[in-house]
Amino acid sequence: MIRRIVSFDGLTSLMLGMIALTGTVNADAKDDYETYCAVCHGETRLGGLGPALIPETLGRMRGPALDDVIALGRPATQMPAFGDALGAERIANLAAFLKMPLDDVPDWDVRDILATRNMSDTYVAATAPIWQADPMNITLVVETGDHHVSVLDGDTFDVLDRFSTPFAVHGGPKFTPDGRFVFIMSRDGWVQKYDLWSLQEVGRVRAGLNSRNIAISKDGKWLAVANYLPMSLAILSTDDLMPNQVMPVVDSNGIPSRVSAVYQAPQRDSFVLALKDAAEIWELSTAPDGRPVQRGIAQDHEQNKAGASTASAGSFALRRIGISEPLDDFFFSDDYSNLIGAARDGKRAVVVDLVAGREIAELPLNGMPHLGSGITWAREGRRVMATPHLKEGKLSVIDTANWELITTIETLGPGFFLRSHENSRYFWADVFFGPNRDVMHVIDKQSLEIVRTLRPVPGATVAHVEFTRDGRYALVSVWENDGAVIVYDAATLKEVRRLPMKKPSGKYNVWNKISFSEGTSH
Ligand code: DHE
Repeated sequence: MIRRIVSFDGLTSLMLGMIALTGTVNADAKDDYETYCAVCHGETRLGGLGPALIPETLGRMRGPALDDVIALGRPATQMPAFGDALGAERIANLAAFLKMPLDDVPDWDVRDILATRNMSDTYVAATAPIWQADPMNITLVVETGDHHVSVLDGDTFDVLDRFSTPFAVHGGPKFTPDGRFVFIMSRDGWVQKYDLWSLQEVGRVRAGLNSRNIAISKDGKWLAVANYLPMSLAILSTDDLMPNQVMPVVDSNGIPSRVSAVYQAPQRDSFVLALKDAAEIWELSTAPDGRPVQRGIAQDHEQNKAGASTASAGSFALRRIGISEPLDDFFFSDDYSNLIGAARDGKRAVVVDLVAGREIAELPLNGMPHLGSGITWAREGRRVMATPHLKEGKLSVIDTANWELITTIETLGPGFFLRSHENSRYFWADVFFGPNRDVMHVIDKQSLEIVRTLRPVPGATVAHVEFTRDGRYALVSVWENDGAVIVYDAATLKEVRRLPMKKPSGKYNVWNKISFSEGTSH
């Protein structure tokens, strides 16, 4: 079934902006699309062998300009070069065509998802890991340069496997609570299941057309996929990737909303959803019997069945928390009783008490805080959190008892990620944007002083850190096509290993993730 795109505020202006930029559809460009692109990217531009070519995905991609990709192809992929066949003008028109929003977007309901489900014929489940490493110290490296993941032994840093992923993985992969299986999501909505014991892909399924991130339920049975296109939350069984249901996300006034992100709240046994276009936070109970379990969730839950397309049993009681304006990019307090979200103006953060179901504080945080990358630790008897800012070279340190800003640490430019570990006295902050994107600050958690500024490869972007299970080593990405993961001794800050990688982005240690280490973003 096809549904007309619903347009409103942010989405409308985004689309109007694109139309203004790109003008009307060029008929020749459409023909060229059909001749050269459709066979791999689909008649509808929603993807096939190749990824979806829609502005929602393309606009988020960092890397070479679209014109260059069409002209030169993509190395190490099946994308050929069309420079000779098309010439500069036709390529420019084709690129403009691809930046136009689609007129119609399929509903992408349970049946559509099911039709894409592809379980591997060759997968054999091992009864124990086929390798000798510590299963809790396995670390994954997402290599966005050629769409692979490397599986590292966190003690020896040997690469146990390197497997291909769907195109353009985004957000953190999610592990089952026992750390055995991992789920990886691409911006095109593909979810891949991989068995770390057997070192084999189990299967994959397309849960959305343009997706944001995934979260796994506390019991490890359900995987929630946050979608922009369509505006829905898809819930899959982690066992066999069968779609359980697709919930259209519509606020209490009947207005649909994109889902910015979905998070697991372990202590509340729930999924918490940030909505892009609605002044509501959604909380879905993931309690095994489907009933609301916690004070707060119990107060005003409703069954979500109405309007949800459902394949089989599975009930996730829905609670709506009304807020004064849409918030996203959530950071949760350690006990998951409070969250702090960013307001749209990029100048403020709002704290919401999830138990009481209301806003309790607001704090000025200029320069677009990136709260989702926040981390916490104990300092002077208080639990503090720090967040980077995407538009200003600073880190904000906040007291999570009264939600007041303690101090601001000046950095050499705006950053994306922060990371620490319970056993480390430092936290690490990248500078992702601007002329100093090749530096990484190491900051003392107590004095809040920058103790070292590393510049491992002058001119090359360095970003995102992950620790080994024991916090002894910090792994840093040299975020370039011929990049590397650099292993530092986390105490002496000396380099101990350099592992060549293709544009490594995020790294994820099994133990740090399944134990919700205070030094990682969840
Ligand atoms: Fe991310 C995590 C949203 C741009 C790399 N990013 C997340 C999460 C969200 C988010 C909600 C948490 C998901 C999770 O782990 O479950 N990201 C957004 C945006 O809204 C933003 C600013 C714009 C957009 O493009 O959607 C954005 N992100 C980027 C990038 O440009 C990055 C640097 C490169 C890329 O791959 O697209 C990027 N985001 C990442 C990474 C994580 C992430 C590596 C996981 C971090 C972690 O340690 O868990």
